[in-house]
Amino acid sequence: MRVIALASTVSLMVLAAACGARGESDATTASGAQLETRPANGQGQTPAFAGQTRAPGVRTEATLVSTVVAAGLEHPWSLALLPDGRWLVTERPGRLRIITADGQKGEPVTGLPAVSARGQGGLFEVAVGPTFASDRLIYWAYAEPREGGNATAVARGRLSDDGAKVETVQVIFRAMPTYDVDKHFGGALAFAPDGKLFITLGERSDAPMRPQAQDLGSHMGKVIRINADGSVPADNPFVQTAGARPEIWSLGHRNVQGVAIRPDGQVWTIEHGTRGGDEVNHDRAGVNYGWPIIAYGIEYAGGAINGGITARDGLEQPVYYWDPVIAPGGATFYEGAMFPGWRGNLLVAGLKEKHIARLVLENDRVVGEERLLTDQGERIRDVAVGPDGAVWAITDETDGKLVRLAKAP
Ligand SMILES: [Ca+2]
Ligand SMILES: [Ca+2]
Repeated sequence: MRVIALASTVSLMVLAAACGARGESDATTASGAQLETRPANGQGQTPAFAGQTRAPGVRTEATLVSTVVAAGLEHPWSLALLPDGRWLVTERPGRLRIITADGQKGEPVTGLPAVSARGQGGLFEVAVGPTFASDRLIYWAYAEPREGGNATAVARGRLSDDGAKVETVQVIFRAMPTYDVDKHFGGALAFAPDGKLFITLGERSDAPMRPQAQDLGSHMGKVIRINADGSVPADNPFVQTAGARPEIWSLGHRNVQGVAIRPDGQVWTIEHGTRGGDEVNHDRAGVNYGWPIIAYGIEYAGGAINGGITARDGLEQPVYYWDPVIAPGGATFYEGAMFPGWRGNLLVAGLKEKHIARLVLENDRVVGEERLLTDQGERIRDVAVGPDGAVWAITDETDGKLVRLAKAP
């Protein structure tokens, strides 16, 4: 405990200095106390470095107001901003809708391929392509029903001028192998500034599948990087490795359901871990993030994972982990105008803990954490930033909502 307390003090000093340097001391204040006070699941486990978990709380001084803009969405999974200010919103059973900023919900867009909508499966993240202004291409990830089971796939298509359908649909990526289970699909997408598409995958959860997270011959438990047309970039880390799937960017993941890319191209992923091991990773080419060899926390069914070891040479540590878990969903970096003090922060949707985690980052460390949008009391699946810098989120409920979080007028 003494180590953690000391770490908090150091982090606070860093944070105070950072705020002062930006001249935005009105934006946030540090409370000094850790937000998380419940007992950890990973009893006896020690963080690899100070501040790797239980960051000190910070608080936004401005009054925040959340507004339900639209409701009646069935387990919405993701939202993406169109250039005209409307939102693309997916619903896990397989629907894609366009919703206006004032809450008018369009009919489901037609032309999407069938999805396997059972368990955690269905329609996942939608992303607006980097060349949308000229070709109107949008991209989406989904659980693809296949002979013998399912797996995550990514398709793209042209959003028709009236937004009613997608045309010339192409499947540009198919995760292999096919497996018959309804868990751990990953399913997050994001484009890097250079136009490369990052896709997150899970390892399908079952004990026999877990080791595939370490197997370069399988896409399971990997983060993927491809060109927008589905071809493999020549500079991917394993293109020269015999037997490796060339689309792999990083390995050793459990179930990555969020990816956020900074304006400078850094890739950050948010991983559903074990009970006590949800992770934030700075996701770099060719790096092994450890699953299922090392992990914080314990099995959901109870019991240690691989003897309870949390570190090993050659296996990357998470930048941050939550124990107890928040069950993270989507994530985005905040660069908006409404909250200048949040710029460079990572916003992470929390399902189980029903909030958006705002993580203050300094040099690949989390030095402050705030829980936003707690007043809705609903599972938050994805988060995005609107044109004016307001934060938008969707809630993973049977009657799911599109919510706008803004500074009080
Ligand atoms: Ca998203
Ligand atoms: Ca890990």
